[in-house]
Amino acid sequence: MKICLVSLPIRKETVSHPNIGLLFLSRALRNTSHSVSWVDLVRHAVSPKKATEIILKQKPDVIGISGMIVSYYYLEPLVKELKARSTTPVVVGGNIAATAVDIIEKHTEVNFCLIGEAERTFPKLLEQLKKSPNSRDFKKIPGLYWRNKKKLFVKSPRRDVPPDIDAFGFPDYDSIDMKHYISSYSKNYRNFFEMLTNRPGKTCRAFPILTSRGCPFNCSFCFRLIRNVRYHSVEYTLEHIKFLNRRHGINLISIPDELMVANKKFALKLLNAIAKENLGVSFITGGARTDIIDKELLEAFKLANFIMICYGVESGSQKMLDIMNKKIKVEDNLRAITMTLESGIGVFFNLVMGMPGEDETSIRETENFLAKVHNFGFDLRFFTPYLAVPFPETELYNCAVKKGLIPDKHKYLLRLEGQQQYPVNLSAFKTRDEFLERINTMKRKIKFMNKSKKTIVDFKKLIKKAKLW
Ligand code: B12
Ligand code: SF4
Repeated sequence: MKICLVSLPIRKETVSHPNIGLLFLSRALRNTSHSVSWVDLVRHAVSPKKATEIILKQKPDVIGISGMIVSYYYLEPLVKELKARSTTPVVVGGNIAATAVDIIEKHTEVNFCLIGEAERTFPKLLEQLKKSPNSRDFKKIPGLYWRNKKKLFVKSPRRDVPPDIDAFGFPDYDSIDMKHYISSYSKNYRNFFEMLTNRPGKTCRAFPILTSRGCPFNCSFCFRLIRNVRYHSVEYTLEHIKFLNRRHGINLISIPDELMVANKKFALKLLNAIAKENLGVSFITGGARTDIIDKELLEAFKLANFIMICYGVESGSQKMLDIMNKKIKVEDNLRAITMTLESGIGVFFNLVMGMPGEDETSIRETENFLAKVHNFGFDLRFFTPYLAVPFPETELYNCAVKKGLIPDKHKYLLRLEGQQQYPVNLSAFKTRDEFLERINTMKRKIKFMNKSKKTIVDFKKLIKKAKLW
């Protein structure tokens, strides 16, 4: 069958991030003799009407749509246009399906939602559709929602969690315009690369790969499709890196795993293997737990050529970390950041401001935390202060609903954009505006701190005086 894979747009996203989930699906579909075409609406920011023309021009047998919940505003008009002009079955998967299947059922004519990792289940669905397109016998496909005669969704009994993720092969890079994605993705990292690799003049060619899937933690603001943690084997990851380096000249790999460093033993095994191979590639991690960071791990990171570690710091207030269910101590965060900088590796971290209970005291505690890491030499441009956004299927969302802040999920999703906005006031400040005003003050303070101290940013100096090496 001919499948058109569609990646929904993300408002105001200027950099094309390849959709890794769809790349894996594309591989699975081609392995099962289907042909695949791509319409990446992050790259081609067009109206739903225009997108429909592009999709239908490919004459697909099935349309597979993927996206994050923040793209719901686009899914609804897109499916309306598609259904007005064709009868081609539409399957929606990914995070958007997992968190809005109830809304998709009521407000769109999407034929199927497929929840969970779909490398095995999507080909099964296609097989079923090929055999008998009108069949209602979809029960054997885990995680599937399909319509009954009353056009209501019926769901199959269980989800499928594939244990061996190496078996999926590498993402299907041959089906996309790698030149475009490498060039666009590298824009994210050009500055870091120049600053941290000591390779002036060397062009940054960056690309993301996953070394694991899942996360064992349960932070209250975070949505996760699958909780089970599964790792790619060290051999798979080494081959993957070598492939991208040799075939596409990639010299910087970022790892957007949910939590790359949750297990010290596994992390050491991978890092030591990378170091041994001497690949000539630099790395940036996704999430790393600060409570397991120690000298041994940092040494391994350094030898494996990691130039930046990203920590999910989230707050400088212990009260807020506990409310988020981070299961981490402020001191661990502080210790990990300073030790990492001391070892000559760059640090990047995120904050989540405005969770329930956020008040003047907790913001001050976070400001003090920032002042401490700044005094140590951390460049305050290397962190992102996100504002808490309740995404469906999270504890934070349930809390917002309980407080009566989200009376209508459909209306809420239509205006959820995922940018630096604060859709509902969860903080202890009386109003949203009062809270946002306080955050603006915090941002002004940070700007002032960064300007007032000339010694910051000097990673090169830090690298030179690195204690460990
Ligand atoms: C890379 C990434 C991004 C990239 C781009 C994502 C992209 N185009 O793919 C960038 C950096 C742009 C990004 C941005 C944001 N992100 Co993001 N991101 C991720 C991250 C870290 C990895 C995604 C990934 O590759 N997963 C691995 C693959 C294998 O899994 P997958 O994508 O789910 O795909 C599988 C299944 O879902 C399914 N599937 C997927 N698509 C389809 C389609 C069909 C038809 C079918 C049948 C099946 C199917 O099969 C796939 C293979 O198994 C995830 C966390 C995570 N690890 O999942 C967060 C995550 C997706 N992001 C999230 C969020 C909230 C955001 C932001 C809104 C954050 C913010 N507050 O700013 C922004 C959006 C910015 C904006 N301007 O609006 C949430 C989404 C929550 C939700 N309910 O949608 C996640 C889950 C993080 C989290 N735990 O909260 N993100
Ligand atoms: S925020 Fe990070 S550590 Fe917490 S549950 Fe999500 S992925 Fe796991």
